[in-house]
Amino acid sequence: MKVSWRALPTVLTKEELLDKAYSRAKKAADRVDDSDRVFRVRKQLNRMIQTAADILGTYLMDTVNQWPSLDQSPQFDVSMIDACVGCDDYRHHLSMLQWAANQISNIAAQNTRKITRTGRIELMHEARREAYGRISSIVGRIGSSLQWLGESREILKRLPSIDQLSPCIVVCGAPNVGKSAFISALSSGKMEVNHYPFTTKQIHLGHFTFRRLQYQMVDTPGLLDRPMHKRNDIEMQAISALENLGSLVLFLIDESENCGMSIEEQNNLLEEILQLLAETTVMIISTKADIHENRPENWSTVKTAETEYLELGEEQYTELPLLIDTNGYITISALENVGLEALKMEIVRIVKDNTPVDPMSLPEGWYRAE
Ligand SMILES: Nc1nc2c(ncn2[C@@H]2O[C@H](COP(=O)(O)OP(=O)(O)OP(=O)(O)O)[C@@H](O)[C@H]2O)c(=O)[nH]1
Ligand SMILES: [Mg+2]
Repeated sequence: MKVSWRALPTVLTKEELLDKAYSRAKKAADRVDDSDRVFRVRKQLNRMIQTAADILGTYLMDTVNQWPSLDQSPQFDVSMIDACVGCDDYRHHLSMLQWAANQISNIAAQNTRKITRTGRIELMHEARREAYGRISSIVGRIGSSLQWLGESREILKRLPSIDQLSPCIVVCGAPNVGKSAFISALSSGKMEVNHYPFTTKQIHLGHFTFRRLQYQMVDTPGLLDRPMHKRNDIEMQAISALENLGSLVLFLIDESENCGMSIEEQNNLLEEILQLLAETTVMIISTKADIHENRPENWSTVKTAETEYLELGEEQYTELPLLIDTNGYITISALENVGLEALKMEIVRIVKDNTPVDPMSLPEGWYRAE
C-alpha cells in the first residue's frame, strides 16, 4: 500500500475553480432550447446555477475524499504530515472544502426554487445573479484553504513512500559514515531518492528481498546525526515519526574516523539514540572495513563464503559467518562488498524475532495474549 498523497492531483486556485465552473455552466445553458421564452429562460438559468454548483461540489468533495483521512493513515504518515504541514491545519482546510460544498448546494437549491416559482423573467435573472454572487463569495472564503492544500501537496509528495506491510530498517549514524553507500550496496534494485521537505537533505530508500519477503531500508541524513539539543520542533517530530517506522534501527559507526567525527563523538550520538528509541532494537554496525587499521581476521573466510553463497543460491544456506572487526563489532565494506550478505541474513533473523503477531491476522474470535 503506497502512500496515496504522492498521486494527488494539483489543487486549483479559487479563480481557476470559478472559471471552470462558470464556463461549463454557460455552455450548458447555451444548449438549452425551448420555443416558449419564459420556459427557455427559466430552464437556461436553472441549468446555469445547477451546473456551476455541481462542478464546484464535485470538485470540492473529490478533493476531500482523495486526501487521505488522518484517522486511517499509518502512524508514520501522520507524524510526517504533522511535522511537515501540521495535522490540525490539514483537518481544518479539508473541512472548509466540505463546508463550502454544502453551502453551494444550498444556495443552488434556494435560487433554482425562486426561478421555478416566478413567471417574471427579470426576477429569474436576479435570482441567477444572486446565486452566482453568493457562490463566488463562498469560494472566495475557501481561497486560502485551496492555496494551503496546493502548497502542502507539493511538500507531501516529496516524502518517501514507505510500504507499511514490509519491515522497514532505519539506517542512522553520523554524517559521512557510509549510510547511503550501505543501503545502495544492500539493495537489489535502484535506490529511491526523496527529500525531507524541511531541509535540503535527501532520503534514500532501498529494498532487498530475502526468501520472497521484501525488506526496506531508509536512511536518516540530518535527523539522527547530531546532538539532540541542537534541534528544532519539526526535526524532533520527524524523529518521533521514525520510532513508528522501524522494525530495526542500524547505527553505523565509522571507526576509521574518515567521516570527520571522532569515535567518542559517535558514541555520544549512539547513547542519545539509544535513549530516544528505547523501544526499538538498535544494532551497531561498523563501516568501511576495507580501510580499518587492521583488517578483520575473518575477512577472507567471509568473502569466500559469500561468493559461494551468491553462486549456489540462498536456498542452500541457513547461516553465513558475520564479518567481525578487531573491536568485536559486526562490520562490512560497502566498497568491496564484504560482509553484506551475512549481515542481510542477520537483519532478517532479528526482524523476524521482533515482529509481533498481528492481531488482525488471527481468525475471528482469537485473541493474542499480552
Ligand atoms: N573505503 C570505504 N569508503 C566508503 C565505504 N562506504 C562509504 N564510503 C565512503 O564514505 C563517504 C561517505 O559515504 P556516504 O554513503 O555518502 O555516507 P552517508 O553516511 O550517507 O553521508 P551523509 O548522507 O552525508 O550523512 C563516501 O566518500 C564513500 O565513498 C566503504 O565501505 N569503504
Ligand atoms: Mg547519505
